[in-house]
Amino acid sequence: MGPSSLIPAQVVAQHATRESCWIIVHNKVYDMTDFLDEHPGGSRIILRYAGKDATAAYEPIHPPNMISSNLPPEKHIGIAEPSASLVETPQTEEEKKRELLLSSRPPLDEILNLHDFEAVARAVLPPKAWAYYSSASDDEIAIRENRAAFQRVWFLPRILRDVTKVDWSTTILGQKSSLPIYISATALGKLGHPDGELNLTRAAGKHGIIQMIPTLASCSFDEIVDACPTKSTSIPSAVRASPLSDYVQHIMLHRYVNRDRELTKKYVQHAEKRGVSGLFITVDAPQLGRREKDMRMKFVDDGAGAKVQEGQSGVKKDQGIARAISSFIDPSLAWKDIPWFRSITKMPIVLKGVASPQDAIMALEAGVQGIVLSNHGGRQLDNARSGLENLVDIVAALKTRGPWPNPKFSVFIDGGVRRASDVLKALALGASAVGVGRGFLYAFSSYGQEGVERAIEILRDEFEMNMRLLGITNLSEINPDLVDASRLGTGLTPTDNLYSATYQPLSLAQFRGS
Ligand code: PPY
Repeated sequence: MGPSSLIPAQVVAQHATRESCWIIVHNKVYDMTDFLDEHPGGSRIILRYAGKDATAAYEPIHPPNMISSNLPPEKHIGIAEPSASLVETPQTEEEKKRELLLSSRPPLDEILNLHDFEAVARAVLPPKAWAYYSSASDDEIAIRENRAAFQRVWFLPRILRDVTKVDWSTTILGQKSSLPIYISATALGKLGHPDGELNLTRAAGKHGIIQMIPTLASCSFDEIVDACPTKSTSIPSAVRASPLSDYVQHIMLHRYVNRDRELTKKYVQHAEKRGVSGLFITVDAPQLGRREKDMRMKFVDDGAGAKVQEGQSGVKKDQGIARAISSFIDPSLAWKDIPWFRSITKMPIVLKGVASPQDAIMALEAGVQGIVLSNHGGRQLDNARSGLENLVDIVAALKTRGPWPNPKFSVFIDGGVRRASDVLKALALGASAVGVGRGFLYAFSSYGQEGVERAIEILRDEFEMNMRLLGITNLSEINPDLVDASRLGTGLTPTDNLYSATYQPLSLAQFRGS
């Protein structure tokens, strides 16, 4: 037998035990026996598919090619005969329930805001997917404060200005965008929907907004780029705000920096060749935060008998989806590496995850083109202040070091954005644009591409109304005088009912059988 031998279904089915465990992924047969106890997600999940086709379970939570590039060549047993992959695994109760819930979702036109998507996603997502997407680190203070911070900023609207025509388009890193929002990177899109990140790509292309392609996308980089229209998209006039006629779809690349720098270089240079317009480097995750919702799901799935071992990276097994696949990240990444990035690409470079005025100044001085003020959606250092709250101090610090606004240096924020009013507050305080991650993730997890399109339309309508009521007709008119940010940093927040209704509190350890 060898990697190109044809293996009949009956032969694969004979290897369905811990002693000899073969599985089929994407029509290839792999011998997983020696890897069972090494699998960061535990052995039970592999054993469930022993002797069968595991593609449907594998695909959403593994980046493309993970199994083929990590398993030694001698474990690549051969190609599954077409009938072999048809051996069906019976639907679990959870899958049946999900199907039923999906068929009874509220019609899309009843979705009125981004919180609504979150509520539907929470109901229809498989529990593991919801746990991974919604989880945040430790006590989940940072994720809640991200949302709360927006409620500490108040508008000071202007009146009696002609606001008949309103334009909310802008440029992001030199590229036109129909909204001052970009789709921020979120990993493992196929956990939420079979088309994964392509839902975002297709909707973004249609509506002239920029998507950041995540390092750990479920779809391959090329698949995503191939899904972009090759020529400029004419945005229908009903959809666009401004006289901008043609948008070329722009995408940005997001990278976690790999321990193997040559790999990082390969990805970055390939992306640049394929026309990507910017490189966002995550700088707030030398180690992944402990996301307890995600970790607890793992315990539920594997039961008490799962074997716990130390992995190569020193990260314990049974740490949830995210930690299980994070060992490739290089914790030695440092300021000294920035010139290396500059030397390998001409794309604008943006550091994602800046949280202090000192680091903002260091970024400016290091010659990068921007920063994202972010606490990683509350998923990294808990109690790290929100991007919005950091914005005021960081803009003040940057003003001491050069022109402001600085056309060569953009300040973005992300975290907790659910409304156009949130975005307008950030722009008034000096942000160039705002990233939305979970908002769009929940939109496609609940309704696929149509959900993302609806989310964009909702935001567009909110921009139109909010800008009229603020008394501005385009985003260049927005300025700090339109907001009162004096309560930022005070910790006082009115109750946010919609957020509280969808937020799922952390739970404590469960007794077995309860
Ligand atoms: C996150 O989950 O917050 C991520 O940024 C994605 C991720 C997932 C797993 C390993 C490393 C990063």
